[in-house]
Amino acid sequence: MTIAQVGFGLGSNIGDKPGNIRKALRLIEERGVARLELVSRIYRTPPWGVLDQGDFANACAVGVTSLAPYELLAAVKKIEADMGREPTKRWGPRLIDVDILFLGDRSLDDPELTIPHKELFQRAFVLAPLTEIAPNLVLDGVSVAEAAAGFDLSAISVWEQ
Ligand code: PH2
Ligand code: MG
Ligand code: MG
Repeated sequence: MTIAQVGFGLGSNIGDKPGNIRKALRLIEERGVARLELVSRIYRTPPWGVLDQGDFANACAVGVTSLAPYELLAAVKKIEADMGREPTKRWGPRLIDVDILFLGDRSLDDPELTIPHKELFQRAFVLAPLTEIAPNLVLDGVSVAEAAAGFDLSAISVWEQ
């Protein structure tokens, strides 16, 4: 059994947005999907991709897992479905989104699963929370902090509790 470091990006912009993030984090641990070692604060971020929707709550977490890539994907999809996520358009509003950001030093480029996450370096809403917990992590040859430094993060703030 191999154990690998895993990174998750979580997002929600329907219902109790921070509550949805916290619940998904709890389910990741309770179901043994991963043991989380670092969890960022929850951030309020403007919508990216499809602009005509509400702000998101976003967070990132880093931990360890013994699951293989597709087992991990199935487990996070099940958490999303069990929490009540309904299919919507690409980049549209969602109750909960749990994305796999990286898995050890694996790289996969399949239609269903790309690791590291394909748009990680285009997304300030991922880089802001990820920089908080893993600034020195290097993915595809670039550190998270370096990648985040290329963005204007002024529209992103820590979620008020
Ligand atoms: N997720 C998307 C599309 N756009 N924008 C923000 N701010 N946060 C998200 O999590 C997000 C998004 C599709 O996964
Ligand atoms: Mg996503
Ligand atoms: Mg997703």
